[in-house]
Amino acid sequence: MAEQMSDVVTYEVTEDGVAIIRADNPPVNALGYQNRLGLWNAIEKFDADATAKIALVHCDGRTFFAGADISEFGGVRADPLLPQVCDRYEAATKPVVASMHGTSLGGGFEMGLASHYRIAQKKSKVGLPEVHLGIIPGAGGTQRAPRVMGAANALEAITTGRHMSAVEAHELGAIDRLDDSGDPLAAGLAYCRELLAEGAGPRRTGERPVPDATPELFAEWTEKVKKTAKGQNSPLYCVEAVSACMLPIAEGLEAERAVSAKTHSDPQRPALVHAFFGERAVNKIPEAKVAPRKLETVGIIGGGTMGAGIAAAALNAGLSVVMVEMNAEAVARGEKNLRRNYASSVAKGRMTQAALDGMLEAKFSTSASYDALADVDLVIEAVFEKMEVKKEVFGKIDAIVREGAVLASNTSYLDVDEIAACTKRPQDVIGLHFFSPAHIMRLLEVVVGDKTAPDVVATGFQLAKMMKKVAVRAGVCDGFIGNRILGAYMKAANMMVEDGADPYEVDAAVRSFGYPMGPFQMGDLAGLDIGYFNRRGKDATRDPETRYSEGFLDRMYENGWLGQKTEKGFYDYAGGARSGPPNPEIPAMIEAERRKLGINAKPFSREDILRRYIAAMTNEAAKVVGEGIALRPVDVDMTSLFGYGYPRWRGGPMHHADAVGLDVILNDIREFAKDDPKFWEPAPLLVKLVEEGRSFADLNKG
Ligand code: T1G
Repeated sequence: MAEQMSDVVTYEVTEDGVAIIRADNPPVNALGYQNRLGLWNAIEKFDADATAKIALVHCDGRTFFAGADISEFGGVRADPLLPQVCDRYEAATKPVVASMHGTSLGGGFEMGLASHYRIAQKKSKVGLPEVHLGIIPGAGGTQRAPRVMGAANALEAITTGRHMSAVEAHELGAIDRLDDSGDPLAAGLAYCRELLAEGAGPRRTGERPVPDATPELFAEWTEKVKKTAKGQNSPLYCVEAVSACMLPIAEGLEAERAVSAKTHSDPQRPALVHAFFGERAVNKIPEAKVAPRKLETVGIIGGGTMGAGIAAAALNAGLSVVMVEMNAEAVARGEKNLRRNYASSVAKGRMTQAALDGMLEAKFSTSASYDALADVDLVIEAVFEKMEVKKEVFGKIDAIVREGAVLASNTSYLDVDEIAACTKRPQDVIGLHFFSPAHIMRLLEVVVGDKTAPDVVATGFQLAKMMKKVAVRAGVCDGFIGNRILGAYMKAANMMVEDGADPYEVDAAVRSFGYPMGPFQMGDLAGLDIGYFNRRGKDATRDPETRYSEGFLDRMYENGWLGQKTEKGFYDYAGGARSGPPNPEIPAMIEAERRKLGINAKPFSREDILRRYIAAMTNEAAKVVGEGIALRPVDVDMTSLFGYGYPRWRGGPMHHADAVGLDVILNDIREFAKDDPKFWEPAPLLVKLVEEGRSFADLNKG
């Protein structure tokens, strides 16, 4: 009879002396308090139980422990803590076996490493992903992983946090036995019986040496990680902790705990935990329980960079794709663009040419006629970003595509309601804003119009799931969530430059914040003609009272300095380089523009620049949430993280604003508003939150 060790752990001894320590804590057997308590009680009982000769740690459900319970982070955790539990398992006086399946991650894999023998299901994964949460494997993982797989391999696994196949972990020596039966309990029991028959005793990982742990190895990794961490502290904490494996295990564990304590007071940890839960929270939408429509075939209109990227994303998701272009020549170009998206995968050996050809043969077709779209489940239009063009396309597809199909526009700014209105079925129309390159970038803004049906929204989210993308629900406005906020901080950057800031200093300041590139580098990459045409398109409707601060950008367009594609923009890209020194003609050009406008340049420090950049971002984001364009602040955060290069370790603009203090940011906005009250008009939501002493995080709670 199984005995309850806690709410979620039981203990039972078989007739031949195997003590089964069994956890059942759905959905992922996270090591929350009830799991830790039960595991502790069970190992104490096992050690004292004369009828038990060997213990088997097993989890019911879809996975072995997927790690510590992340939702407990930041609160006070009750004893026994996970490090104590792991140490206690290693210290057991009789052998302990872990039978792993599903995803044995973080503290779960550490439980495995603290056990004396490890068997894993062949298709399962293991890993130490703590680095992504701003912490280190702090339950002995930094000391025990090097002892089973070597210090260099452990450093790689721990600093990248990647999920490793059980097969690879077995090859590295971290797993003793693989099993393919799909029955981790039976396989674990059989292994225990074999070990008993052999007379195996406890085999403690902590007692093993680490031959390749040298000061040189750690010095080398410290340098390496400094270059790749991009401002994130946890990879460096990881190297520091693993380096303690040069010490005897007890001292090593003590050193690990000291580093772990540092990670717990680092603000990057709550930011990264916010990102972890945020990635999942964005799926909690009003339509979450609505069944999506059938989704097997996708028609894509347009074979340019965007259309070809979307086609690749759809094919990778297992969907059948038909690409429609204007004529045979454009069709051929579209197919070429699509194949180009796979070139590096083929070159790097991730996919064979034959596999690519086979997939395209089976799942991809092209046509120069809209008739080919008649039976698809979803049409995604990816043509030129101009309302007239989009309307014409939607008129055509409305006449051809079957009833019940979803009609989507990949627009980045345009009014989805206006597009929907030119069809007879506005309920089927939705915006699906992909980010370039669409087969790589994770974000998908699902833009919901006034009349969009709930199951159409659900289908958009289903598509994102199939494509392994992060979908964010957005309402209709100019630029939706992401581009609207981008527009505001770009405007702030442009105004600063007109007023005296050096554009290269603006880029450097933004990079120092953690972005991979600054706004002017970004402009060069995207092409400065895009912004130019966007501005011209809005000339007629621009509010004359708002400041126009893009004159210097217009001059650049007139000079033919469009960025990387013309080998000259803010920077010089002679010879087609992807980066280069500043364009030496820029400062004089900007100065001439200032003179023309009668502006006396004033200095901007890096701090001044960032204060304005962040204030503009926060203020616009608060408007976007206040107006209901984004459902919650967390939706803005995930949009920024997955589509705009916002540093994940800062959690997102709203999380960061909370950390800085909303009152501090509002004060900045009010100070800047003295010069330009129109642009710096405080968001009503921000004012309200400050008055009520509340935060953006409070709004995420629902
Ligand atoms: N803690 C709490 N909740 C968790 C959780 C965890 N570790 N893992 C998942 N969930 C929730 C998740 O929020 C979601 O909830 C539901 O479970 C299903 O997850 C000392 C301290 C295991 C690969 O980093 O990578 O150990 O949204 O939708 O796609 O060193 O979840 O349904 O309400 O993601 O099948 C290290 C994190 C912890 C693993 C499953 N462990 N989890 O993916 O389902 S730190 C991790 C995952 C640690 C020690 C330290 C994935 C998964 P809801 P899901 P999935």
